[in-house]
Amino acid sequence: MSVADERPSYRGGEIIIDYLIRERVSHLFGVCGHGILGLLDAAYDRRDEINTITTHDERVAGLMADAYYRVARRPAATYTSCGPGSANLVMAVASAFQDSSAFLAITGNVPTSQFNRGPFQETGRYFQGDFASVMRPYVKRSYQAFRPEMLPLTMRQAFALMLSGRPGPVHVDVPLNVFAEQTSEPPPPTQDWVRDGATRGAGDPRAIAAAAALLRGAHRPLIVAGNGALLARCQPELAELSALLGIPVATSPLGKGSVNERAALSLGPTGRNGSFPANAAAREADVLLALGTRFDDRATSSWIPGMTYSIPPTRLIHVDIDPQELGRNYQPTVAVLGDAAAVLRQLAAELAASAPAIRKHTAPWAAQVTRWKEEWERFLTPLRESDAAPIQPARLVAELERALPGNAIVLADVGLHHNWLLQQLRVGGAVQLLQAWGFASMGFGVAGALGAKFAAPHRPVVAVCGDGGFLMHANAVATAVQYDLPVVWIIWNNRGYGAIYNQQAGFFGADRELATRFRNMSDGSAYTADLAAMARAMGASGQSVDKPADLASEIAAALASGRPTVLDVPVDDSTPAPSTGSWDLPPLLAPPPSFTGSPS
Ligand SMILES: Cc1ncc(C[n+]2csc(CCOP(=O)(O)OP(=O)(O)O)c2C)c(N)n1
Ligand SMILES: [Mg+2]
Repeated sequence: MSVADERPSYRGGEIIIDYLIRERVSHLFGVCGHGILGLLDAAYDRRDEINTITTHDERVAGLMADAYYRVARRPAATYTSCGPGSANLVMAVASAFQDSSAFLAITGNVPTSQFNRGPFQETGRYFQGDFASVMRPYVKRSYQAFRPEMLPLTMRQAFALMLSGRPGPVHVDVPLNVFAEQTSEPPPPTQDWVRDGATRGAGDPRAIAAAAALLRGAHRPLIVAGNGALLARCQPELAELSALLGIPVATSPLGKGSVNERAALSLGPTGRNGSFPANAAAREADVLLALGTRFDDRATSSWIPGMTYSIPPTRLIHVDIDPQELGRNYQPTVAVLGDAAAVLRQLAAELAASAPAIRKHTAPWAAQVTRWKEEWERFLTPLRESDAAPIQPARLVAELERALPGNAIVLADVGLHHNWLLQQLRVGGAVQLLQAWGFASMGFGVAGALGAKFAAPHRPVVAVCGDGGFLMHANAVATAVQYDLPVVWIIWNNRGYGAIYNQQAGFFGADRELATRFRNMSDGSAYTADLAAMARAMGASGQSVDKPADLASEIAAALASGRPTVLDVPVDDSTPAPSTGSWDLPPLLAPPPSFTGSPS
């Protein structure tokens, strides 16, 4: 007998499941199929250590995994079968990728012995078992393990890459036979060095000194914090530097929540549906300290000079952990490659001695920014207090804010309702807002709510969803019932794909509506499914809330009920969302902001 024969041997599926458990992955989300049965069988043996959750749609599983990471800050894994099952997952993988959220997507494939024969569900007309090509644009990397002895290396590389630097989803494709075949290759070691922060370094000292010099000389400095700030968990450092130097803080739309929006110098998000003070301060700033933001079109009013930003003449200090993002859209005066929290600590140390002088000469700017904030609040207050029925969008947001417990997780789905939440929901303290920004996948809120609840079972979870996105992913309610997940969905029911209807009307004319409103085609009347009844049919609670004054108490009651609950809320669809920036889609020209404040 050879030495190799005496070593313990493991099935491919066992190696994967054992490794996930050792990396502290607590959940597998997915849908079965013959191609993934070998993995499920290995998960069966370890079912006390890792929870295998079955959903009714692979997109739902993927969006759950995305939201799970944003809350737990540990990745989950998904399991899907070859062909349509994994093809269905792609949208969720892409969504996580664009927002730097992480999960491990494990896809089954056809047996290697059937490669190139065009077997059942093979993506193989141009290359054998080629699902990796489908995933490639949407993952940090796609791995394929053709033999079980490839799995230990694959798994540890996949895990390290997924979590290093800027996080993102990673794909591991495994042919059916590889789950079942054995290898005596030793199991892989866990990647603790990544968790310990080895890939989240501080900035180069020369760049930090140059950034500090710019800030020292600034009269109208502004910090803009992006998703990179959320990922770096630098809320304390951010608040500290802002207070130390008297610098106001805006966020990118996806960075919302990186600073308490109730703090005095906090301005809210930039962009078309951002706040007025954020856009006004961003375009007037002389030095901008940008933390982990990529200046995408929707965050910057499509880069139109002077609309959200004026870079140049504004001088930009661009901090990012991903070198690809530095200088992508605006030329930085100083670029700093590094983790936002570490860089903020470096800047605070460098600038501590000059802080009183900086605060003094930025005081007039801080006063101006405060006047912009007050003007914006004066504009919003009557909207928030409207008693009109059906409920006005701003009133819905205000009632939600009133009902939210301090540690709630709020998810926005994608559409008009997202724009209103982004602009008007004040996220502060421990309240967390999750949103799909870069890919803007409808269903993120509907399904993500389940992932958030798995990640934080003791925190209240509320998703605000459009009627369109909800109907598209309503099967998530059944999964919540099955697993006893008491999440609350508020359906912002405007009987149509509101966000797109508005664009259609704005760009092409209100009399040219086609395929953006829900109608009974027989008489043209508005259509909605009875979404509350649908929820009840799946075993959840469901009810319609028509009166604005009832909304906060109904949300609170739903949260207290401990049951998955759908609140269907008819919302006025004729009030346009105020815009304080713009978004153009060439050759269609950007509409001007509807709120510009009074001349200063
Ligand atoms: C999966 C997916 N399909 C299509 C779109 C394009 N899209 C963006 S918003 C929107 C309308 C959403 O309608 P609804 O969920 O009712 O929200 P509303 O805008 O009415 O608030 C559509 C179709 C998308 N972002 N995601
Ligand atoms: Mg709608």
